[in-house]
Amino acid sequence: MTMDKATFTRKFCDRLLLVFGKKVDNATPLEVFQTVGLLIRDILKHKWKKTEDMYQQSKERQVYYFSMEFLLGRLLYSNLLNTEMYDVCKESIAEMGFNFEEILSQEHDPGLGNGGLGRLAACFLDSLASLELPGHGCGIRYKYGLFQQKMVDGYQVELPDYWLEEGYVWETKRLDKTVEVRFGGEVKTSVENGRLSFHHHNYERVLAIPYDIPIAGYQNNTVNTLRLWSAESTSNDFHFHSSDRNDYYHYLDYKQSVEQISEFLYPDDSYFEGKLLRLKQQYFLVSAGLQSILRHFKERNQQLSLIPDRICIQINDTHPSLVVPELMRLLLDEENLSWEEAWTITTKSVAYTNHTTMSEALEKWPVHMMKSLLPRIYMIIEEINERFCQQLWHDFPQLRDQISDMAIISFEQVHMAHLAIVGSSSVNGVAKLHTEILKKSVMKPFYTAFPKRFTNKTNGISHRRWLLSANPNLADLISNIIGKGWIKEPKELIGLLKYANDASVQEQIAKVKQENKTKLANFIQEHYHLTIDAHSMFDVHIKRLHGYKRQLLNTFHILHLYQVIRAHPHVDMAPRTFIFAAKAAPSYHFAKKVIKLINATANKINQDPIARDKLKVIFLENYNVSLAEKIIPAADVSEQISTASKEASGTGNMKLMMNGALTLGTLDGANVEIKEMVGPDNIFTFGLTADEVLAFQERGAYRSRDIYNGDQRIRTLLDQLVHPFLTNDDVEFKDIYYNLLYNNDEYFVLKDFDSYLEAHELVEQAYRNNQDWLKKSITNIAHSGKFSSDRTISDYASEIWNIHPISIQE
Ligand code: 26V
Repeated sequence: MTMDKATFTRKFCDRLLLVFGKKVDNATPLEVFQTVGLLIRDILKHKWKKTEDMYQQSKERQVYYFSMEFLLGRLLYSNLLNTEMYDVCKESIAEMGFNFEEILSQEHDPGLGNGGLGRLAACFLDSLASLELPGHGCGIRYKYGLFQQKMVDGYQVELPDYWLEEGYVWETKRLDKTVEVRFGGEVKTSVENGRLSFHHHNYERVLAIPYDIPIAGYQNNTVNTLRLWSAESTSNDFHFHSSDRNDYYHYLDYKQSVEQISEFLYPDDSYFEGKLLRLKQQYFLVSAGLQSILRHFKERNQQLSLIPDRICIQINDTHPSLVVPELMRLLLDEENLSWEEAWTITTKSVAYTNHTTMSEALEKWPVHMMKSLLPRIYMIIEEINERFCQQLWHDFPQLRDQISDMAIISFEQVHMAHLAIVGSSSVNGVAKLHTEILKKSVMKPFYTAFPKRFTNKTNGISHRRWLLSANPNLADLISNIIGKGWIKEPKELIGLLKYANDASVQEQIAKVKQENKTKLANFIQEHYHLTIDAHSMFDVHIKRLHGYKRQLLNTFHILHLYQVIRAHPHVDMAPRTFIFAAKAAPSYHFAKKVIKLINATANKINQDPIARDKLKVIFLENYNVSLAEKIIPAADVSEQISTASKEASGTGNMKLMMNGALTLGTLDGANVEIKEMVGPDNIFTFGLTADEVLAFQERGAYRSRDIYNGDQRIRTLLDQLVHPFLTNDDVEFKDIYYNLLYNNDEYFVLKDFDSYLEAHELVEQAYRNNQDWLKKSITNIAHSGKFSSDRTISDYASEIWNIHPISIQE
């Protein structure tokens, strides 16, 4: 159903009047945005209903992607493209006298995720719908998303992100789909008809209310659903008319404790802390999601044994791994199946993706916490553990001495990764190297026992969001050169390869890149009052701030260049602009110090006339999807410099490559596969390999102090940290100094420094050869099709989920 411009404009004016009581001449940009959103939502609604009906009738399997995070980004632009309303809307808006970009920017970017894991979930939803696959998201509607980051005197300050302030135009509250989730209480057992049964008493009742968001496919009729759950209280258990005056206060206490559950997103993506509220969130998501899926299933099917034929539950990291005992509970206690029947259904239906090997991020819940918050769930986990350990003992004699390492419960902790592996039929890593590390080290005994369960699914990104929408001029240029086929078949980007040496194509690519760089430079000028040279090389390091991502290594390189310029003011150097953006977890002291260091470095260098024509450094605040969309199209160099073995995959690396940036990276995560695709001439790699890092760690053979002692450049840099050089005091950065020298530099920053500098020199040389650089850039774009999430999702669909497209007829 497309619409012409006159109809759109008429509908727009009617709606504006109806909803806001306004005429076009006095509507605010926000009102215009919301009115357009409502009109597009109307268009989606019809397709949404059709899709639901078709799925309901179909016997095909459907996948439910359970994730604590969905980092969607703004939806208006992509919904306009998907519904083919972009041109009509843009022209109509302009004719009515509004600035289209300003209208788009009114949409609050929902920050319901920390970083890669949440954004991956959003790219997957996009690809599922665009490939006409029956797949839905299941998550939490946090009232507050990831904090907003402000810089005050170079320090990160966190502000709450109340993203729902103006309402969210894309969501629909579905009160009729409310379910109840139970916490705490006691479980009593009794024997009924010769069968042990379990009764849960004195629990706290929490209502889970779903809010559905339509996920539209690209120019097709599929509209899938992202269902986000919100926790609400019920007054049913309180008797306000009773003589006990405290009842009212008890009610208020209860209400507050319930509403806390979906209040905020935990702002950490790398360090596990056993916080009760987080466990509550996880069970809330899992229980609400599963109950709703089962209810829906039972509307069409009588036979529960058909569940695995119709339903697949993918869990995004271990955060939703309570699906295993919760599905067991529903099948055992509510549906009266036997343990064996329930276990077969559960394990056949659940699949688990691992996103990190870092031990400090692995979830281990204290037994006492699990037992008191989720008494029945804990009993089921105990039983799963018991049976699993028995199975190991009987079926895998070679693993007998490792049973305590593999147990789900050990040392008074519940190991969620073990629960997830044992309770599912598929375990996957997110890049080849990552999966190999899982198999060879982190999950080795599990791999020995269940080798077929393990597979790799290298991550991908939505090329529609990260190229078509974020970089429309490059997208148009590509379509002019190779046709539009790549939008539906991203592999067709490879057609660009034969133009890598074509001078005219190179020139056009360069022109688009330059326009994007100028646009970003203008943004920086406007918001930061910093003038950067739009013709300098844009070197971009954007991702969460973490020790292993090594923003510190990048900063050391910049400080080293500055050192060189100070020593040789006329040194011949390609002018460079270093761009950072990153949020640090609020309690991650070291990461926050690195932010301060970057800002102090920027301050020093940007103000020094000696470096004026050669170096600029800028830290852009509040990194989120919308900011990434501004930076990525303008990047020349993509910094992917994690300590090898630590970055499971990375997805920013793919976004930047797809936009023509060249990767400067370690052989870590998906960088390895990027190198395989583009070849060694079109990427700059350096540093220790994953095997070397793991060997150093195992043998304890690295001594950072030796490097400090042996390398004058490093001594100068580190000593500057503890002298009044970047700031007026000498203690500001002492923690970084101590971390490197006294804590032995956990992430091998000093070890890789020399090799990193060499790689940078090669980057500079290559950049100076403009034609060669453009050839490399085009080669990167051409090979980026492999990293589209369409490819990833097709792999999941055929190798894990066994789902097939369902074409929705108009
Ligand atoms: C962990 C935690 C731990 C405690 C509290 C909250 C919280 C929230 C999220 C996480 C997830 C950490 C794992 C993660 O984000 N991994 C990233 O996943 C990306 C997608 O697969 C991948 O590209 C990145 O390399 C990987 O670091």
